[in-house]
Amino acid sequence: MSLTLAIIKPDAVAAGYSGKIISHLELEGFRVCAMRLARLNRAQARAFYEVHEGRPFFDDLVEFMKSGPIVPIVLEAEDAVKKLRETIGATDPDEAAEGTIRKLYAESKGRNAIHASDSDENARIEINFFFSDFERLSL
Ligand code: IDP
Ligand code: MG
Repeated sequence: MSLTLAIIKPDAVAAGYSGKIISHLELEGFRVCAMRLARLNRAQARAFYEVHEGRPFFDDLVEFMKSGPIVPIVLEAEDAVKKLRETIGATDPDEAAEGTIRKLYAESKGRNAIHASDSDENARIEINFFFSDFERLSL
């Protein structure tokens, strides 16, 4: 079993889709290991997405991610990173496969409902970003 990080983004939290998205993840076979409601300031949003600094959408992405509450969730499954990427679908909901979370709940490529880690190494870093005491929790 391995771990990954999902974040229900501000658009989906504001639209009241948090429960449906958590349910979707559990029905796909993920186990919720840690979860909280969080709110990022600008510096935190910039730090979380620093690999995208310099990209044309970076400022909009930072503004969006600090615009309202988010729900970071640590998920466990077999091959969790790959499985979650498949479950959420393509970045742009217009290109996401039928039945994926982004197809179901995302508004647009920018406001796309959910984040997922893209590698085991980034999952470890991103889990630590929101749950600095995760190892100690060891649920
Ligand atoms: P991912 O979330 O599918 O991994 P990334 O390429 O890592 O996609 O981009 C991070 C986030 O930046 C996306 O989820 C989306 O919110 C935003 N983003 C990426 N590309 C674009 C774009 O072309 N226009 C607007 N927003 C974008
Ligand atoms: Mg990414």
